[in-house]
Amino acid sequence: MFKDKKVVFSGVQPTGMLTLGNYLGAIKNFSSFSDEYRCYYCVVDMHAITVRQNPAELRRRTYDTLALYIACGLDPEKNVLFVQSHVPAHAELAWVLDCYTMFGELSRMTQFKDKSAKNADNINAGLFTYPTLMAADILLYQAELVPVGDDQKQHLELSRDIANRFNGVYGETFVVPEAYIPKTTARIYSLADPTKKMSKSDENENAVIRILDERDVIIRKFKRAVTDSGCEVRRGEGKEGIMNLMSIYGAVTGKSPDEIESEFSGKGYGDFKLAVGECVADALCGVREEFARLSADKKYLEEVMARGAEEASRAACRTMSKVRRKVGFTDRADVR
Ligand code: ATP
Ligand code: LTN
Repeated sequence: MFKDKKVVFSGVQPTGMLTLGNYLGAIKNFSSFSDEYRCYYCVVDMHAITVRQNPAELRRRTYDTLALYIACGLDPEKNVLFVQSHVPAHAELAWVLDCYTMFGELSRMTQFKDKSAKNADNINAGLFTYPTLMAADILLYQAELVPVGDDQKQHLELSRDIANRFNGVYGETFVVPEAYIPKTTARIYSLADPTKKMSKSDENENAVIRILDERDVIIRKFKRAVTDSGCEVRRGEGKEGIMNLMSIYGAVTGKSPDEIESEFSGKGYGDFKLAVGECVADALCGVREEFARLSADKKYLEEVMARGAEEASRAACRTMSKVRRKVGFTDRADVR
């Protein structure tokens, strides 16, 4: 069914309930690739443990993230949906790639710097080598295109550098991947501080819209969103809060910034915030219903996981056997 198609890969960490940022920046775009590409969408639980997790919660969130993938429109018949730790080749390739990644390169990663500042008591080696595991995710499947939010651009560039370096030493081994970053929703900002990205592990619940928030909660959070002291709905310096709401409204309604400005000219922030809240609540209503149905069906989710892991392993093994040969590992007796 998938022969000769180019490959798309992306991943989401099961570190919390997904946000509107995850949805508009990444997941909403995933299903648009399913016809043209062979798509692998992974729940990256191995990345999640770079920050301390409660085991029972991590397990539940892994199921929930898979259910959300499907609820957001990813058909398991058309996409390979799987859990990272179910395919050990990710860890295997990550080790090899660690040996082709420089200490200096990893030290420059802004996510590492941010997360080490936030988790000063647990700056572990996994947090440091996180981007190499991400490169392994992508390169294992020979992905050409990686749909992500803007915050992952630097990691994608490092993945390209690692692929090019390895190819330079051993000859063509990996496809060099490209980031696919949406134009207007590459970065959705926190509702409490519009200079910070909306992040699913934010402790301030008012700062984030969760995909599964109830309608009245969504409307209330938008009502409280931090904006400036002005009253005109338009773009401009110092209006980061309003511009964030404009990009959310634009992404959901398909309206351009000019159209939004004229729609709300003469109206105040209150009317605008209510309109944004209502359109987001409407857009997410179907996802919430579908999630409720799927998350009650653990058996189905386990079937999807099992099928995904099998499909993904097949592709991963092909790349791994190439890599093993290139770097000079000897064959195991059973595959000789
Ligand atoms: P954490 O807070 O645990 O670091 P996160 O909210 O950054 O999590 P990830 O699982 O790391 O979420 O990201 C999943 C996808 O969502 C990635 O492609 C990422 O670029 C994208 N993404 C995350 N936050 C935003 C945002 N605020 N705006 C746009 N895209 C985002
Ligand atoms: N690092 C990403 C999640 C992630 C990913 C990937 C995204 C892990 N592996 C491979 C795209 C491709 C994040 O934190 N958002």
